[in-house]
Amino acid sequence: MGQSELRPVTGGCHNSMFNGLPLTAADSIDTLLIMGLNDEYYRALDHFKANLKWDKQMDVSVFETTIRFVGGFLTAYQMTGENFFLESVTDLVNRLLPAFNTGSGLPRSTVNLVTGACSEPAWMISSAVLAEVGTLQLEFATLSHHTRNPVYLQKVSDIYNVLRNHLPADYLFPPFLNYADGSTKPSTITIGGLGDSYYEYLLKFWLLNEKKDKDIGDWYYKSAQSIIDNLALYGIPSQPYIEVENPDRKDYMYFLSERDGAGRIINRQDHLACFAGGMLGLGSLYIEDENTKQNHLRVAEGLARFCWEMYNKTATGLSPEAVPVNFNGEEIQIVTTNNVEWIMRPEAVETWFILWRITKKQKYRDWGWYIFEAMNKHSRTDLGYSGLRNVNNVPPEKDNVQQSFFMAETMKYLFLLFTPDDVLPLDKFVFNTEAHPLLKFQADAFFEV
Ligand code: DMJ
Repeated sequence: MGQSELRPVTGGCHNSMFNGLPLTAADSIDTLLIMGLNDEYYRALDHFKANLKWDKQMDVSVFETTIRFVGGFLTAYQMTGENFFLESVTDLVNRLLPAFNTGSGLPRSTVNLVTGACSEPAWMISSAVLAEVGTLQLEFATLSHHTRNPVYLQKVSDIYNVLRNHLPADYLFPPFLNYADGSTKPSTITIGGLGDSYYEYLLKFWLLNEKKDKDIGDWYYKSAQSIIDNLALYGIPSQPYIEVENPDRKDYMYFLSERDGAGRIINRQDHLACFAGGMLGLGSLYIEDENTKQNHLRVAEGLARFCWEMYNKTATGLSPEAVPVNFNGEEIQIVTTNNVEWIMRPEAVETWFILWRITKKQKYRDWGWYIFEAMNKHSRTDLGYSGLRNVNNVPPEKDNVQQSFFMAETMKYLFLLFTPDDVLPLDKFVFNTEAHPLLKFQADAFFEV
C-alpha cells in the first residue's frame, strides 16, 4: 500500500518515480469511490492517516506530483468531505512552491520536498516544458478555492501571463521554454508528449470557473482551431469500420501530425495525442456557431477513429506508444511501428468515453469493450495487469509494471463508458489530466461513502 507501483508478474514494488510514497493508492483513491469499493477506500484512508508524511528527502516532479497526488486528494476531498485530504494536500503543495521562485514564475521541473532545492532532468536542457508548466492550473485553482488562500491560484495565473506574452502567431507553442522569461526555441511542435495537456488545461481551466475568464476561452478556441487547420490531417482509412447501426455511414479519420523546427510535416502520432479527440469534442459543446461546432466534433470523431485503428491493427489488440503513418493525401495507413510497447495508457478510451457521452454512438462502447477484453487476454496476471513490451507478439512479453495511471485513468474511463450519464456528469465536473474529476466552482459535491 505504501509503495509506488505494483510489479504485477513477480509481486513486489516498482518505485521508480515516487520511492516510498503511496502513488498507486493515492492515484486510484477516487476510482475506488466511483466504483463503490468503499472497504478498499477506507483501508487506503487509514493507511494514509497512519503513515503518509510529505517531509521526505526526495526530489519530485512538480507536474507528476500535482496531477497524480494533488489531483487524487482534491477529488477525494470533494467526494467525501474528509478533512485529512485537504490538510495533507495543502502541506504537499506548500512544499512544491519553491519551484516557482524563478523570476519569471515558470516553475522548475523538480523540487526537494524538504529543502525546496530545485533542478530538472538533463533531457530538459535547462528549459521548462510546455506540458509541465501548463498542467497545474486546475489543481492549484481548486486548492485556492477550498483553502480560501489565493496564493496557489496566483502562481498558476502567473504562468499563463508569461505564456501569453510569448504566444506564437499560430498559437502552437514549441515544447521548450526559457525559465527566465518564457521565450521559446524552434523545435518539434506536437500535441503528443511535451505539449498535450497544456492545450487540454486551457479548455478545462475556462470550464472549471464556469467560463468566466473569456480570455482563456478565446485562447483555447484559437489554439484548437490552429491544431485543426495546421496539424490535423484528414483521410480515408485503408480498411473501413462498419458500424452495426449505420452500415452506410461514410468512414473517415484524422490524425495529428507534428511539425519539426523547420516547419516540415512529420506523419506520426503518439498515443498520448489521442486525448485530443475528447478535448475537441468537449470544447465543441460550447461553440455557438453551428458550422464551427460541427467541424470540431467531426475532427474529434476522426481522431477517435484513428486511435481505434492504433489498437485494431496489432496482434494483441493493444496500441503501441506511437505510430508512423503512411499518408498519400487520401488514404491513411498505419503500417509498422517503432515504439511497440503498450504501457497501459488511457488517452484513447478517455476520448471514446467523452464522445460516447456526447454522441451516444455505440461504436465507442464497442471499442472500449474490445480493448478491455484484449487487456484481460494479454496483460492480466494473478496480481493485476502489466504493460507489454511488444504489442505485435502473441503471447506478448510483460514488462512487469502496473502504471499508477492504469487504475487512475484507464480503468476509470472504461468503467464510465458503461455507466449512466449522471455518474460524473460532464456539465458539473472537469477531469484533470490524470482523470481525477474536479467540481466546477458552482457545482455541489454529491458523493457519499
Ligand atoms: C498520465 O500521467 C496523464 O494522462 C498525463 O497527462 C499523460 N501521461 C499519463 C498517461 O498516459
